[in-house]
Amino acid sequence: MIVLKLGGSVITEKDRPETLDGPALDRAADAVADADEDLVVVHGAGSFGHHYAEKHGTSTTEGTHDPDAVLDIHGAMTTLNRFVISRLRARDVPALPVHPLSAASRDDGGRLSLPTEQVATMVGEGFVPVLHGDMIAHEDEGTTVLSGDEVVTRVAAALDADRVGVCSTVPGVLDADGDVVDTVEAFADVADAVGESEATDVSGGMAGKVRELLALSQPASVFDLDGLDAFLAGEAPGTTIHGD
Ligand code: IP8
Repeated sequence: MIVLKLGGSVITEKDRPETLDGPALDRAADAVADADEDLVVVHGAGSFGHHYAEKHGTSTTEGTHDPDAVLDIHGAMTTLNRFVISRLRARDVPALPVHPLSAASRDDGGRLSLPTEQVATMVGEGFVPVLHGDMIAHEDEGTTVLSGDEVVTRVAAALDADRVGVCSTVPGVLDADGDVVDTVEAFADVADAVGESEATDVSGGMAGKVRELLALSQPASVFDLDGLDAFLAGEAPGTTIHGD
C-alpha cells in the first residue's frame, strides 16, 4: 500500500487565494488512476488553507478558539477535497473523503491522535481514501493546523504502508546549489539547504516535510509531477528519505 501526498502547491495556484491548478490536478489524477497498488491520498492546503490560516493567525502551534476562523480554513479545505475527489471520480478512482477535523485532536503537549481504522477499512474494501491538512481540536489552544505531512506519516505508520510519496513543486529536496539530493538519512544532511517555503505556508515548508518523513520507518520519496508516474510504478524518483 502506498500513501501519496499531493502537495497543496502542486494542485493549487499557491499565490492566488482559493485557485485550483486544474491542469496539474488532472495530471496527478491521471497518474493515480493508472496506479495498480492500493493507495491512500493526502492533499495539502496550497492557496485554499494557508491564506486563511495566516489571516486568522493560526499554525500547527498557534491556536484559535474562533469558530468562524476554523470554518473558514476547514471550509476551504473541504472545497479543495471535493475538487480532488471529483477529478479522481471522473477517472473512475473509487475515492472517498476523510476529514481530520471530525476525528483528530492534539493533547496539551501537542501529541496528535488521529484514528485510522476507517481509513484501513476503506482501503480493505477497495476504496481510495482522500485525506487532507485541516484544523483540529487542540487542548488549551482551541484548534490548530494539522499539516498534510503529519497525516501522511500517521497514516503510513498506522497502516504499515510499503512506500510513501510526496509530490511537490520541486523535483526533490534541493541542496544549496539547487541540485536534487539523492538520499537524506538525518536532518543535519540538509539543514543548511532547506529554508522556509517562499509562499505563505503555516506548517513548515520543506524543512517540516523532511522532519516528518525522517520519523517514518518506511522509505519516502520527494519528487515533482514529472516523477509521479515513475513513483507509482515502483521507482524512486527525486530524493529518498530514510528514517530509522
Ligand atoms: O499544506 C496545511 O497542510 P499542508 C493545512 O500539508 C492547513 O501543510 C489547514 C493550512
